[in-house]
Amino acid sequence: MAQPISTVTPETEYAEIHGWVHEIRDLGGLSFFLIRDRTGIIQVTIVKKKALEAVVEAAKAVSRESVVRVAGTVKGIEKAPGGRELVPDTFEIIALAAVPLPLDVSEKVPAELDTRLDGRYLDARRPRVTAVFQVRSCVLGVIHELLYAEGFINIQTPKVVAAATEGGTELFPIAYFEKEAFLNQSPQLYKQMMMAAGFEKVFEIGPIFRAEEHNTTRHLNEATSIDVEVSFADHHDVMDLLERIIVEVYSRVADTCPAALAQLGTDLDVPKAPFPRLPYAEAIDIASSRIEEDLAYGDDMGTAAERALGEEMGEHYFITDWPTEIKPYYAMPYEDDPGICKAFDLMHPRMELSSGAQRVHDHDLLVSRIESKGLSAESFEFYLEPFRYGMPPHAGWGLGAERLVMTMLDLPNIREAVLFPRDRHRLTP
Ligand code: AMO
Repeated sequence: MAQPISTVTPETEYAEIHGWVHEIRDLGGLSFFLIRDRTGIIQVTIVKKKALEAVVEAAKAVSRESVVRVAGTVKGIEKAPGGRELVPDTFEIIALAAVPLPLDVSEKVPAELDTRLDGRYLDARRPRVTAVFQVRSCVLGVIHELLYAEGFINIQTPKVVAAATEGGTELFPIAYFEKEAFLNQSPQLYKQMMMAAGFEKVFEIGPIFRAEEHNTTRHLNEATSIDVEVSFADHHDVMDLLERIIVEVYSRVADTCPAALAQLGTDLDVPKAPFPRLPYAEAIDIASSRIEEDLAYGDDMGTAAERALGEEMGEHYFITDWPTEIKPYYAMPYEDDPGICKAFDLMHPRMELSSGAQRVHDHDLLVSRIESKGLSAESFEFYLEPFRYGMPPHAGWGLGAERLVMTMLDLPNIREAVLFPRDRHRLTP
């Protein structure tokens, strides 16, 4: 049975491995191969005079990135990766790779992100890229575990919908028989409806679709959102939950993915709770004193403002108490000061990670909030009806999975955190 390469040690006597040919160095009488699987790399050394003829022939014919099966004796040798090498009595080519390769997997020849994404299957063979997706997998696994442990129900809501969730601008229309339909921007309306259904604590980790026109390093047209909704909770309760999750995810990734983090050269700094909670009015004051652009109370935070605030804060923080005017209709206005609402954003110094709020749970108030945004309450009837038959108070948030991974690993571009990103110019692979 073949064994994972990382489990072959200098003490192993005999090993059989499967993997890809990472590098070939032919010195005439002596040739070295680096063979890679997802766990590591091992050197295979062939002394032509001493090796079996079949081994020498296969080694001569093989190209980089071919899939091979190699078996032989293991010797401790200091200079080789992992302090050992394999001297083969079997060297079998399982799948010969064509030459030239579209991309250099060994990273000796750097490639542009676009070229890498075009050949993602090859790019993802790079240990550093594999490591990003190991961390992403760990992040999502930990979040599942934490939410299950807190009694959440994992739900799946439709991605083909009839109405806009967040207002009408960022929707992708789709052909759906004779009806008008869209790809869903957010599970917002559905997770709220499950509060009316009495589920009390739900989460969903799934795709959201945003027809963002601009091409930035932190926007995707298809992203993964980690959404939660909790009944009998207010904005403070769900900010506490979000903060707990962020801290726990960092610390569990640090504990469970040391090899992937080492591969990426990342030393995870686990954020410290509680995160500062900065009212919007103060955030605007700080940002406007630090940037050249005009920024006034009531403006949305632009990229420059977020960056300036991030430099000032230097750690994860919340922006709270937003003007009701600039947050979605479902955010609950303060009863004693309805010009501001119980909405919040969770910020990383580089960008926004999450938005959430305590929601409006009163039917008539919700209708008036929808209409005040210039939207038609009629098109939200399926959403509004549950508010007439016993809707508990509730709160929740949506957290961008790619932004979480990107900021955690300090990746320069959000596309690095998605296997097959969708942006304005990219629909394949
Ligand atoms: P919002 O629109 O702020 O809120 O989205 C929540 C989080 O999702 C991520 N995100 C994106 N990531 C990459 N590319 C995009 N185009 C993109 N759009 C959003 C961000 C963002 O902070 N319904 C509310 C959530 C709620 O109140 O529960 C919502 O969707 O990290």
